[in-house]
Amino acid sequence: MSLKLHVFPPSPRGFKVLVVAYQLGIDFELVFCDLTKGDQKSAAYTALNPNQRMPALEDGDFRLWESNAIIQYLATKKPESGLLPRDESARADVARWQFWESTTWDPACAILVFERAVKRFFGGGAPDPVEVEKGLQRFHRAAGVLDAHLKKRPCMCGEYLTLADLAIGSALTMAEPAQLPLESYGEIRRWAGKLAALPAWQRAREMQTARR
Ligand SMILES: N[C@@H](CCC(=O)N[C@@H](CS)C(=O)NCC(=O)O)C(=O)O
Repeated sequence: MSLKLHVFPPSPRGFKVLVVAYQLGIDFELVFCDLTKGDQKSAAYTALNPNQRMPALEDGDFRLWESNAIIQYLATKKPESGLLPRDESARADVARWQFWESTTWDPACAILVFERAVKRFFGGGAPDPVEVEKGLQRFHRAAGVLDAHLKKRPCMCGEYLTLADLAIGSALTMAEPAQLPLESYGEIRRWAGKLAALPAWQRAREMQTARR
């Protein structure tokens, strides 16, 4: 198979790529990039992604890294899916929220995910209270923006599911282990419930939890 996705399914960034591939119904070979064994630092993987970070994609001779770029590339293979709309302003809206995910939402969630879940997973010691406090502040700032946005529409970019929902929602797969404080964000919880009901989401969740 020419399309290969190098992922570590327990990671929300690996999950993001998997859920999009499943939602699109794309055929691909899953190459397990085992972060617990340092696969991302091997010479072969470094040639694929010099950042030594997962995920990465290979499609014949084409290679791509950065999860949001990967899911855009996957979505262009199935334009009829609507995950990446054809209309220019609608597509720019999806891109805007994908950039927001990379620059704001993912880094905010990542602090709590690292302190409360990754450290435990890799035997890295107790959460650092200073970092947890920083993570909580950033999380609440970003979650306030997300919750207010979702108050006015069923999905991130209007009526229909797009890459923006799947990209931003992926971090919520860590809500429990990272104890993301979602109690006061009813709109986020409503929207997360819709995502969790998608068959593609459940399939990627099975992969995520099987590898944990
Ligand atoms: N912005 C990148 C982030 C990729 C990233 O940080 N991946 C982490 C796992 S979630 C990784 O591979 N870490 C391995 C390491 O730091 O050695 C993306 O979205 O693809």
